[in-house]
Amino acid sequence: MKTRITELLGCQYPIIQGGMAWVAEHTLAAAVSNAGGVGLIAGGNAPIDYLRDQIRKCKEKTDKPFGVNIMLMSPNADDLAQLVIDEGVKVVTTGAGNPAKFIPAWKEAGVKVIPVIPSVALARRMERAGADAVVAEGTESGGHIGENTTMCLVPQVVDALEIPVIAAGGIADGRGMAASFMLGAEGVQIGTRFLASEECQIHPTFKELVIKAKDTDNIVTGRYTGHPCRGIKTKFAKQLAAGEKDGTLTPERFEELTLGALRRAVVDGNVDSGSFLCGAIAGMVNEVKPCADIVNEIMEQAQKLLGDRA
Ligand code: TUI
Repeated sequence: MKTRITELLGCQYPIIQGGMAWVAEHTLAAAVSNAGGVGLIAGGNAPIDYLRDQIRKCKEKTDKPFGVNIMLMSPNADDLAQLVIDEGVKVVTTGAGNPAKFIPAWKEAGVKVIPVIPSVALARRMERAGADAVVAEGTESGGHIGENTTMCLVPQVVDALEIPVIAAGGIADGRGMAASFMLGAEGVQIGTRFLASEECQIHPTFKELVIKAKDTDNIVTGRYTGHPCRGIKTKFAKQLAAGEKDGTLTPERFEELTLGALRRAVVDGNVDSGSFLCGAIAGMVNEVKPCADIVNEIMEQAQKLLGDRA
């Protein structure tokens, strides 16, 4: 399948893996890139040495293009932004903030820049700042989210911009991909489906929670902190939501309880105090498979549905 995204990124299929903090390390990224998509390593809050090591290991596992996600709320964002240039990474996506100040240096170095945005206003700013494409991420996504849905956000961003748009949020199969293309997207970013991949290194408990999740088993917490996050509706997440609602949990205490909670989920599989961030589509993800199978099945189904449009 050829779109402006496959041409921009030099990949076979316009499928980008989500840059999930703590989750998206080199094994997953290389597997998605080797499957014909574009894998991403998440910078998250990681120190520079960790990310450098991950980039180098990914290069050993794939000769296909892969990228790095820079989480802009990270205290290390400036160093990580320079690291991707120094390591010759080809693609950068950004999340949780406005990357405008980094874009000139990335462009100068030939890095393809794809900010993840939750609104038309930010999408417009990113196009003016020189972004090559944007990921329009609906509130169905896992992790830190905006308010608008994929169905409403994607066509509005497509109408507002000249650069290509990648849809994200609630996409886990070929139907979601085909629907995104009908809205005008030229690529999809997929996170949750890859949580349940063989190459994904998260704790088995996390995979089990994704596989077992029903449509109603996800919840958004932390709206009152300014950083709403979607994840699996565990007992811990329900306690946070209840405390937020009835006022017994101050925003400060909420921040304390959730500090390090993503690590506790991904690394320790701790259901009592971990935050199992994932998208609302988890209810449809029922089986662990190799990334290559996931990508091939999505592409086959999407191409069948899109017919001549693919
Ligand atoms: O970034 C994400 N998803 C994430 S980041 C993350 S780590 C984290 N954990 C707790 C709190 C905050 C971060 C887990 N999941 N997706 C992309 C995304 N970007 N969603 C929303 C945004 C966003 C929000 C505000 C992008 C730009 C923005 O701009 C504000 C501004 O500066 O104008």
